[in-house]
Amino acid sequence: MNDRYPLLVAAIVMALILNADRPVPVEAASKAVIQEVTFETVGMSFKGPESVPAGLTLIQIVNKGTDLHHVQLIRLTDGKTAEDFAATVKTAPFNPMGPAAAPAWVKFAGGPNGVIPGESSTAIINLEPGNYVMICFIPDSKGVPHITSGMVKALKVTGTADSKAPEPAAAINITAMDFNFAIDKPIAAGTQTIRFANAGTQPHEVLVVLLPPDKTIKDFAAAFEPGHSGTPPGKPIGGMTGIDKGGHGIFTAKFEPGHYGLICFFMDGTKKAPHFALGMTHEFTVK
Ligand SMILES: [Cu+2]
Repeated sequence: MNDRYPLLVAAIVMALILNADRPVPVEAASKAVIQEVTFETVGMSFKGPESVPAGLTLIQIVNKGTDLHHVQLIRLTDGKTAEDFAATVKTAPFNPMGPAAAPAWVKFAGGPNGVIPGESSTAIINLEPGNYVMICFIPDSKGVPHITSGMVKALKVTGTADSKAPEPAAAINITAMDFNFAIDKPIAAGTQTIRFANAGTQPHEVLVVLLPPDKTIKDFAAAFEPGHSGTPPGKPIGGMTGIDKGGHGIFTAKFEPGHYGLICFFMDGTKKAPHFALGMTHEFTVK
Protein backbone atom coordinates (compact mmCIF):
# COMPACT_ATOMS: atom_id res chain seq x y z
CA MET A 1 0.00 0.00 0.00
CA ASN A 2 1.23 3.50 -0.57
CA ASP A 3 0.18 6.76 0.99
CA ARG A 4 -2.20 7.71 -1.83
CA TYR A 5 -5.03 5.56 -0.62
CA PRO A 6 -6.04 7.39 2.57
CA LEU A 7 -6.61 10.56 0.54
CA LEU A 8 -8.43 8.67 -2.15
CA VAL A 9 -10.72 7.01 0.38
CA ALA A 10 -11.32 10.43 1.94
CA ALA A 11 -12.16 11.80 -1.50
CA ILE A 12 -14.63 8.99 -2.15
CA VAL A 13 -16.27 9.51 1.24
CA MET A 14 -16.40 13.25 0.53
CA ALA A 15 -18.00 12.59 -2.86
CA LEU A 16 -20.65 10.44 -1.16
CA ILE A 17 -21.30 13.13 1.46
CA LEU A 18 -21.57 15.85 -1.21
CA ASN A 19 -23.88 13.68 -3.25
CA ALA A 20 -26.02 12.97 -0.19
CA ASP A 21 -27.53 16.47 -0.56
CA ARG A 22 -28.71 15.70 -4.04
CA PRO A 23 -31.37 13.32 -5.30
CA VAL A 24 -28.97 10.57 -6.32
CA PRO A 25 -30.75 7.31 -7.10
CA VAL A 26 -30.03 4.73 -4.40
CA GLU A 27 -28.63 2.20 -6.85
CA ALA A 28 -26.19 4.80 -8.25
CA ALA A 29 -24.91 5.71 -4.78
CA SER A 30 -24.56 2.07 -3.80
CA LYS A 31 -22.37 1.46 -6.85
CA ALA A 32 -19.84 4.14 -5.84
CA VAL A 33 -17.15 1.53 -5.50
CA ILE A 34 -13.79 1.83 -7.13
CA GLN A 35 -12.14 -1.46 -7.88
CA GLU A 36 -8.35 -1.56 -7.92
CA VAL A 37 -6.13 -3.36 -10.36
CA THR A 38 -2.33 -3.38 -10.45
CA PHE A 39 -0.05 -4.08 -13.38
CA GLU A 40 3.67 -4.52 -12.92
CA THR A 41 6.17 -3.90 -15.67
CA VAL A 42 8.82 -6.57 -15.88
CA GLY A 43 11.30 -6.01 -18.68
CA MET A 44 9.25 -5.18 -21.77
CA SER A 45 6.02 -6.76 -20.52
CA PHE A 46 3.02 -6.06 -18.29
CA LYS A 47 2.19 -8.52 -15.53
CA GLY A 48 -1.38 -8.51 -14.22
CA PRO A 49 -4.92 -9.83 -14.70
CA GLU A 50 -6.31 -10.89 -18.10
CA SER A 51 -9.74 -9.43 -17.39
CA VAL A 52 -11.43 -6.91 -15.10
CA PRO A 53 -15.10 -6.05 -14.53
CA ALA A 54 -16.36 -2.82 -16.14
CA GLY A 55 -16.85 0.35 -14.09
CA LEU A 56 -14.83 2.82 -12.07
CA THR A 57 -11.35 1.34 -11.76
CA LEU A 58 -8.17 2.54 -10.14
CA ILE A 59 -5.40 1.27 -12.37
CA GLN A 60 -1.94 1.25 -10.88
CA ILE A 61 1.31 0.69 -12.72
CA VAL A 62 4.25 -0.46 -10.61
CA ASN A 63 7.41 -0.01 -12.62
CA LYS A 64 9.76 -2.87 -11.81
CA GLY A 65 11.68 -2.40 -15.05
CA THR A 66 14.80 -0.40 -15.78
CA ASP A 67 13.22 2.15 -18.14
CA LEU A 68 10.39 4.67 -18.05
CA HIS A 69 6.97 3.01 -18.64
CA HIS A 70 3.28 3.89 -18.78
CA VAL A 71 -0.05 2.17 -19.45
CA GLN A 72 -1.97 3.32 -22.51
CA LEU A 73 -5.34 1.58 -22.58
CA ILE A 74 -6.81 1.13 -26.01
CA ARG A 75 -10.41 0.00 -26.46
CA LEU A 76 -10.97 -2.00 -29.64
CA THR A 77 -14.32 -1.33 -31.33
CA ASP A 78 -16.00 -2.92 -34.38
CA GLY A 79 -15.59 -6.37 -32.80
CA LYS A 80 -11.80 -6.21 -33.12
CA THR A 81 -9.71 -8.37 -30.81
CA ALA A 82 -6.21 -8.21 -29.39
CA GLU A 83 -5.20 -10.62 -32.18
CA ASP A 84 -6.51 -8.17 -34.81
CA PHE A 85 -4.57 -5.43 -33.08
CA ALA A 86 -1.36 -7.48 -33.07
CA ALA A 87 -1.78 -8.33 -36.76
CA THR A 88 -2.36 -4.65 -37.61
CA VAL A 89 0.66 -3.31 -35.75
CA LYS A 90 2.79 -6.02 -37.39
CA THR A 91 1.88 -4.95 -40.92
CA ALA A 92 1.25 -1.24 -40.34
CA PRO A 93 2.91 -0.07 -37.12
CA PHE A 94 1.22 2.98 -35.71
CA ASN A 95 2.26 5.18 -32.86
CA PRO A 96 0.37 8.16 -31.46
CA MET A 97 3.78 9.74 -30.98
CA GLY A 98 4.80 8.90 -34.55
CA PRO A 99 3.60 9.81 -38.04
CA ALA A 100 1.46 6.71 -38.73
CA ALA A 101 -2.23 7.14 -37.90
CA ALA A 102 -4.19 4.73 -35.73
CA PRO A 103 -7.05 2.74 -37.32
CA ALA A 104 -10.54 4.15 -36.61
CA TRP A 105 -11.39 1.17 -34.36
CA VAL A 106 -8.64 2.15 -31.93
CA LYS A 107 -10.03 4.25 -29.05
CA PHE A 108 -7.65 5.89 -26.60
CA ALA A 109 -9.01 5.18 -23.11
CA GLY A 110 -6.34 6.64 -20.79
CA GLY A 111 -4.30 4.98 -18.07
CA PRO A 112 -1.55 5.85 -15.59
CA ASN A 113 1.18 7.82 -17.32
CA GLY A 114 4.96 7.53 -17.20
CA VAL A 115 6.79 6.68 -14.06
CA ILE A 116 10.46 5.92 -13.38
CA PRO A 117 11.79 2.50 -12.29
CA GLY A 118 10.91 1.66 -8.69
CA GLU A 119 7.88 3.98 -8.54
CA SER A 120 4.18 3.74 -9.34
CA SER A 121 1.40 5.91 -10.76
CA THR A 122 -2.37 5.57 -10.78
CA ALA A 123 -5.36 6.57 -12.88
CA ILE A 124 -9.09 6.14 -12.28
CA ILE A 125 -11.07 5.36 -15.41
CA ASN A 126 -14.69 4.35 -15.83
CA LEU A 127 -13.96 1.31 -17.98
CA GLU A 128 -16.55 0.42 -20.62
CA PRO A 129 -16.86 -3.27 -21.40
CA GLY A 130 -15.02 -4.63 -24.41
CA ASN A 131 -11.72 -5.83 -25.76
CA TYR A 132 -8.71 -3.75 -24.79
CA VAL A 133 -4.98 -3.78 -25.23
CA MET A 134 -2.61 -2.06 -22.86
CA ILE A 135 0.51 -0.65 -24.41
CA CYS A 136 3.66 1.28 -23.63
CA PHE A 137 4.50 3.76 -26.39
CA ILE A 138 7.49 5.31 -24.63
CA PRO A 139 10.61 5.07 -26.82
CA ASP A 140 13.82 3.40 -25.70
CA SER A 141 17.22 5.09 -25.99
CA LYS A 142 17.31 4.20 -29.69
CA GLY A 143 13.91 5.84 -30.30
CA VAL A 144 12.10 2.49 -30.68
CA PRO A 145 8.71 2.58 -28.87
CA HIS A 146 8.34 -0.17 -26.29
CA ILE A 147 5.24 -1.53 -28.10
CA THR A 148 7.59 -2.54 -30.95
CA SER A 149 9.62 -4.55 -28.42
CA GLY A 150 6.46 -6.44 -27.41
CA MET A 151 5.12 -4.22 -24.62
CA VAL A 152 1.45 -4.94 -25.24
CA LYS A 153 -1.04 -6.98 -23.22
CA ALA A 154 -4.61 -8.00 -23.99
CA LEU A 155 -7.26 -7.06 -21.42
CA LYS A 156 -10.95 -7.99 -21.42
CA VAL A 157 -13.39 -5.70 -19.62
CA THR A 158 -16.51 -7.66 -18.73
CA GLY A 159 -20.03 -6.83 -17.57
CA THR A 160 -21.56 -3.36 -17.79
CA ALA A 161 -20.38 0.09 -16.71
CA ASP A 162 -22.52 2.61 -14.86
CA SER A 163 -21.79 5.84 -16.72
CA LYS A 164 -23.33 7.88 -13.87
CA ALA A 165 -21.32 6.24 -11.06
CA PRO A 166 -20.17 9.00 -8.66
CA GLU A 167 -16.46 9.68 -9.16
CA PRO A 168 -14.00 10.79 -6.49
CA ALA A 169 -13.90 14.57 -6.04
CA ALA A 170 -10.90 16.22 -7.66
CA ALA A 171 -9.41 19.42 -6.22
CA ILE A 172 -7.77 20.41 -9.50
CA ASN A 173 -8.86 20.27 -13.12
CA ILE A 174 -6.47 20.02 -16.04
CA THR A 175 -8.09 20.53 -19.42
CA ALA A 176 -6.40 19.56 -22.67
CA MET A 177 -7.15 21.49 -25.84
CA ASP A 178 -5.68 21.72 -29.36
CA PHE A 179 -2.93 22.62 -28.38
CA ASN A 180 -2.50 23.70 -24.80
CA PHE A 181 -3.26 22.82 -21.18
CA ALA A 182 -5.38 24.81 -18.73
CA ILE A 183 -5.09 24.30 -14.94
CA ASP A 184 -7.92 25.83 -12.92
CA LYS A 185 -5.93 26.53 -9.73
CA PRO A 186 -2.39 26.46 -8.35
CA ILE A 187 -1.14 23.03 -7.33
CA ALA A 188 0.06 22.81 -3.72
CA ALA A 189 2.64 20.39 -2.34
CA GLY A 190 1.30 16.98 -1.31
CA THR A 191 -0.73 14.24 -2.97
CA GLN A 192 -3.29 15.78 -5.29
CA THR A 193 -6.32 14.27 -7.01
CA ILE A 194 -6.61 15.75 -10.48
CA ARG A 195 -9.35 15.43 -13.08
CA PHE A 196 -8.01 15.43 -16.62
CA ALA A 197 -10.50 16.18 -19.40
CA ASN A 198 -9.95 16.30 -23.14
CA ALA A 199 -11.79 19.30 -24.59
CA GLY A 200 -9.88 19.16 -27.86
CA THR A 201 -10.63 17.41 -31.14
CA GLN A 202 -7.74 14.91 -31.03
CA PRO A 203 -6.55 12.41 -28.42
CA HIS A 204 -4.40 14.07 -25.75
CA GLU A 205 -2.35 12.93 -22.78
CA VAL A 206 -0.79 14.71 -19.83
CA LEU A 207 2.58 13.68 -18.46
CA VAL A 208 3.65 15.45 -15.25
CA VAL A 209 7.40 15.99 -14.94
CA LEU A 210 9.41 17.36 -12.01
CA LEU A 211 12.10 19.47 -13.69
CA PRO A 212 15.62 20.34 -12.56
CA PRO A 213 15.80 24.09 -11.72
CA ASP A 214 17.74 24.96 -14.88
CA LYS A 215 15.69 22.89 -17.35
CA THR A 216 12.44 23.38 -19.24
CA ILE A 217 9.85 20.81 -20.30
CA LYS A 218 11.11 21.29 -23.88
CA ASP A 219 14.59 20.17 -22.74
CA PHE A 220 12.88 17.06 -21.39
CA ALA A 221 11.07 16.47 -24.69
CA ALA A 222 14.27 16.91 -26.69
CA ALA A 223 15.83 13.95 -24.87
CA PHE A 224 13.28 11.62 -26.57
CA GLU A 225 14.20 12.73 -30.09
CA PRO A 226 15.85 9.97 -32.13
CA GLY A 227 19.61 10.16 -31.83
CA HIS A 228 19.60 11.55 -28.30
CA SER A 229 20.99 9.42 -25.53
CA GLY A 230 21.26 9.69 -21.79
CA THR A 231 18.68 10.22 -19.10
CA PRO A 232 16.01 12.86 -19.89
CA PRO A 233 16.34 15.91 -17.60
CA GLY A 234 13.31 15.56 -15.35
CA LYS A 235 11.43 13.02 -13.30
CA PRO A 236 8.03 11.89 -14.65
CA ILE A 237 5.56 11.42 -11.79
CA GLY A 238 2.55 10.10 -13.68
CA GLY A 239 -0.45 11.80 -15.22
CA MET A 240 -2.93 10.38 -17.71
CA THR A 241 -2.13 8.66 -20.99
CA GLY A 242 -4.05 9.45 -24.17
CA ILE A 243 -7.80 9.95 -23.99
CA ASP A 244 -10.06 10.54 -27.00
CA LYS A 245 -11.91 13.84 -27.39
CA GLY A 246 -14.68 14.32 -24.85
CA GLY A 247 -13.20 11.78 -22.45
CA HIS A 248 -11.88 12.27 -18.93
CA GLY A 249 -10.20 10.45 -16.08
CA ILE A 250 -8.75 11.11 -12.64
CA PHE A 251 -5.19 10.65 -11.49
CA THR A 252 -3.28 11.26 -8.29
CA ALA A 253 0.27 12.52 -8.12
CA LYS A 254 2.54 13.42 -5.22
CA PHE A 255 4.01 16.90 -5.59
CA GLU A 256 7.04 18.08 -3.68
CA PRO A 257 7.94 21.77 -3.91
CA GLY A 258 9.65 22.51 -7.21
CA HIS A 259 9.27 23.37 -10.86
CA TYR A 260 7.05 21.15 -13.00
CA GLY A 261 6.10 20.69 -16.60
CA LEU A 262 3.10 19.16 -18.37
CA ILE A 263 3.51 17.73 -21.83
CA CYS A 264 1.60 15.86 -24.56
CA PHE A 265 3.66 13.71 -26.93
CA PHE A 266 0.80 12.81 -29.28
CA MET A 267 1.29 13.56 -32.96
CA ASP A 268 -0.84 15.79 -35.15
CA GLY A 269 -1.31 13.75 -38.31
CA THR A 270 -2.01 16.76 -40.55
CA LYS A 271 0.73 19.08 -39.32
CA LYS A 272 3.13 16.12 -38.87
CA ALA A 273 4.29 17.63 -35.59
CA PRO A 274 4.04 16.47 -31.98
CA HIS A 275 1.50 18.34 -29.89
CA PHE A 276 4.23 19.68 -27.59
CA ALA A 277 5.82 21.43 -30.57
CA LEU A 278 2.43 23.02 -31.35
CA GLY A 279 2.16 24.55 -27.88
CA MET A 280 1.05 21.65 -25.73
CA THR A 281 3.38 22.22 -22.78
CA HIS A 282 2.82 24.03 -19.51
CA GLU A 283 5.16 24.88 -16.64
CA PHE A 284 4.31 25.77 -13.05
CA THR A 285 5.84 25.97 -9.61
CA VAL A 286 4.68 24.05 -6.55
CA LYS A 287 5.39 25.83 -3.24
CU1 LIG B 1 -2.05 16.41 -27.22
